[in-house]
Amino acid sequence: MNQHTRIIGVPTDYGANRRGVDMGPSALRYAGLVDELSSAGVSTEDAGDLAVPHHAIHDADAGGENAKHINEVEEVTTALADAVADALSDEVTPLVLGGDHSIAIGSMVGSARDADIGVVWFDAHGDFNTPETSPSGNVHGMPLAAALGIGDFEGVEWANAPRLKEENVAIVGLRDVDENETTAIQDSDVTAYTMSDIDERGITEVTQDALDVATNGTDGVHVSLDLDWLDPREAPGVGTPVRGGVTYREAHAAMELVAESGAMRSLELVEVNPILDEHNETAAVATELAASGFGKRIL
Ligand code: EXY
Ligand code: MN
Ligand code: MN
Ligand code: MN
Repeated sequence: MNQHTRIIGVPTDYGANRRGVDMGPSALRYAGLVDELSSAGVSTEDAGDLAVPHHAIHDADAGGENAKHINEVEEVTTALADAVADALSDEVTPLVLGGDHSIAIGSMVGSARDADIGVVWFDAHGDFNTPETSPSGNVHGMPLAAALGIGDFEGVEWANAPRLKEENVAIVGLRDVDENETTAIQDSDVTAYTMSDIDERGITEVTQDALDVATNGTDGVHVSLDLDWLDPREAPGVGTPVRGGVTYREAHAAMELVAESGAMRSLELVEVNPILDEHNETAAVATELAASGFGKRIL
């Protein structure tokens, strides 16, 4: 064993439009996460789940705010930022289990507390909305804009990742981006690769470019893996599936490059929703991808 990781579960669905993604951490553990990591030569400690404020089962429309449940998102992500920063100061790699993608705010804030970081964002979506531009009000469509302090998020201390620059952020796999979001991404210094880029150039070249963006002048990279990055045929258990995603093999190839870069500082697996899944398949795929990201090889 030459690597050590600390699992931090974040059982929340406050940022999402579909319930059930709060059961993601259980589904990932049940799918054999610890054994998968062990086969990659990674030892784990499980810090359990963060406390998430209790709510009765709520409908998707929490009063129609522009950023639904933002107070709960702040509470959860603030605790997560501390947990991620603590793991890094203990010299273990945080492995964050969502939960919906709003939790990435906490992962990035925590990872960027004591280091200059880059981010590789594997996702069908841009997650670049702000409360002003969001068509849904769901905060899982906003975490990149939040961490980068864009629009309404400018100067919002709990949400801004202190040592993350736009030019060190790469989004990989885009195929569902809102109109205002497209403009915001184009106006930023973030680098975005669509599925068409992957069609044309192949997953290896695109992922390598994304890693170059994220490692350029930084101390390490936060890898955010939204399972809706994959095609829904291979990862059906997600709340916002979009067809035309990467294949199982492409996803592994990308995560193997992440491992080869040696730059991964923190990893999160998000948007696994066991209620929508088929026999916990999406959770299983997520655990296998995590193992590849930590360097698992066949030979
Ligand atoms: N762009 C849409 C919105 O902001 O509501 C959908 C966002 C889905 C976000 C998913 C998890 O990556
Ligand atoms: Mn609620
Ligand atoms: Mn996402
Ligand atoms: Mn997504």
